[in-house]
Amino acid sequence: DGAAKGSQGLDLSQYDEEQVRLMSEMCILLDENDKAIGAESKKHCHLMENISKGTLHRAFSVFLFNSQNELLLQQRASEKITFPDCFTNTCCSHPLAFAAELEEKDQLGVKRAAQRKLEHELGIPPEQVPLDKFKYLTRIHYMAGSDGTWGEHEIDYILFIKADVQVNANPNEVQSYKYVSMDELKEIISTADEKGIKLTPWFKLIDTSFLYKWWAQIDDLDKVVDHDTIHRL
Ligand code: DMA
Ligand code: MN
Repeated sequence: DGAAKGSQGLDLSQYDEEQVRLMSEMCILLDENDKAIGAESKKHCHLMENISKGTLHRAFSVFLFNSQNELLLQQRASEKITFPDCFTNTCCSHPLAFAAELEEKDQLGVKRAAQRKLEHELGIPPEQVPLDKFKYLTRIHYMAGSDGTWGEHEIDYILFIKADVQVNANPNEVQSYKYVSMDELKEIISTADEKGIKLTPWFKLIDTSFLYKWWAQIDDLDKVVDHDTIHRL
């Protein structure tokens, strides 16, 4: 019966149909040094049962700034299976296991995935976020639970981009969005608990470790680029 089934046989019918469909995307499996070693479904990669055995996959986090140097935040849709309703950076997802998004030269694979998902989640036209405008800063390896069943265990490529864009959010992905200044973000984060605002764990980690330092250097990011280190947070 259901109780005897492992979570691999998890009943997904309680979740949003479109988000369940996306669970069959094929993510890129990694070793601890970010070497691609295979492919597994998004579902497999995000079940704590597999994460606890070491399953690790490739991801990206985009931080998009307008010409006023304000950061675009999004609030995840309630339909999201992992981290619903949480506020987070502009866009996160995974490069998928096909040739164009596996390409490692100039991190083209993750940049293509970022362009694809900025359009899918926020309706941003790809020509407004050309691949060569993405600035790859560094990689962060982290693990975080969502609700006991689901979680994240990723090597996350941090991509900054400065561009004034049109947004047309996909309500199945994003319930709200807003641009914030550095001071406004600090205020949101410091008052989140008392206001009952949920933040994603990776956004909190990046915020406390690197974000403000990088943001302060937004027009001269070469000084903060670190392509050699995989930061273990
Ligand atoms: C996963 O983001 C990637 C990171 C860096 C947490 P996500 O859950 O928003 O992915 P998707 O949009 O593909 O569901
Ligand atoms: Mn993931």
